[in-house]
Amino acid sequence: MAILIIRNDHKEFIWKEALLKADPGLDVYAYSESHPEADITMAAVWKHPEGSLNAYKNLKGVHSMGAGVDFIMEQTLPVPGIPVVRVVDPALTADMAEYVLTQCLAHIKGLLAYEELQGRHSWNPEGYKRASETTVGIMGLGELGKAAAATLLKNGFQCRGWTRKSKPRVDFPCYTGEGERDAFLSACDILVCLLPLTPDTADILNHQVFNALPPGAFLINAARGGHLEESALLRALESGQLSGACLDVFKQEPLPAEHPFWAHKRIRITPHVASVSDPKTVAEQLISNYKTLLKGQTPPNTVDPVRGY
Ligand code: NDP
Ligand code: OXD
Repeated sequence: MAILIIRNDHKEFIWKEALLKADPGLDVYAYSESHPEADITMAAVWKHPEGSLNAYKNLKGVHSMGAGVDFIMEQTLPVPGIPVVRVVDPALTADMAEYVLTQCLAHIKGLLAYEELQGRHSWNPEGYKRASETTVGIMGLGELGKAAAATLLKNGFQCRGWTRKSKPRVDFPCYTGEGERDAFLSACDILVCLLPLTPDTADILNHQVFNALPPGAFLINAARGGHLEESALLRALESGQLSGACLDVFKQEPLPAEHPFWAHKRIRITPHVASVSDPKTVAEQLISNYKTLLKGQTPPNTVDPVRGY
């Protein structure tokens, strides 16, 4: 019985060390080192290469090393029906809430525009908006969306949220499903995407959604690049329907050097760092979920295979 770590970012050994520090008795292998395939009972993965799990026929579960599982759900599991588990971590959640707050404040205080003006040595004071005059709409009120809303409210913003089915108990307006989507969008000065990427949410940040926002709205996508129709964003910025966008995630990561987003003066780019799983805070839950899987039980934060998140 052993854990196998497969990542696309050369951090396999950092994670291996964190897991062994939390439980020195574990059997853990990085994908790049020699390992007994038949012994692997859990794979802990972050954007693993297509087909890389196929050889592991004794898997009892696959653990995402992040909150999202889209990169697992889009591949066939080597053992049909095994649980796919994701990370829910207070540190990851708090980091995302801080990121969203930072970008909302930067937008209403015009920081992106002043950065551009500074580059041209241009002194051009513009008005600014107060948080209390700004409504932030959050698509997805799960672990991250709810926390982001709570942080925004604490800092004076007005919030509204949108979910697929649930009616979370929150102190701000919450809209549900396709039928209420345009009503939700109609008053969002800032739209924040914190949805999981599923067949239902792919390309959801599109022409129709942008047109249902108030003119001049600002977009923050901190979920997945697959949510955004890139050409629709460029058109909405061109027409002024959107005043700007902050993007942390992209269809292709790293974002190719020649991509038009890099040089766009109304787009702020961060390299998928809104909130990053920290081995120090996440190792214990990976191990606890592994032990639950070995007992033949379903760990907390197991993904619903039908919903896909
Ligand atoms: P959760 O699963 O906790 O919440 C998902 C929310 O999205 C729920 O409110 C759900 O509705 C809603 N939702 C799902 N599908 C739809 C739909 N079709 N229409 C409307 N609402 C929908 O996810 P988390 O909050 O933990 O994470 C969200 C995503 O953030 C992750 O999947 C990941 O991709 C991304 N992420 C990005 C990071 C970054 O650094 N950029 C870091 C961490 C995560 P309901 O309540 O009805 O189920
Ligand atoms: C995640 C991410 O899903 O970092 O956790 O994007």
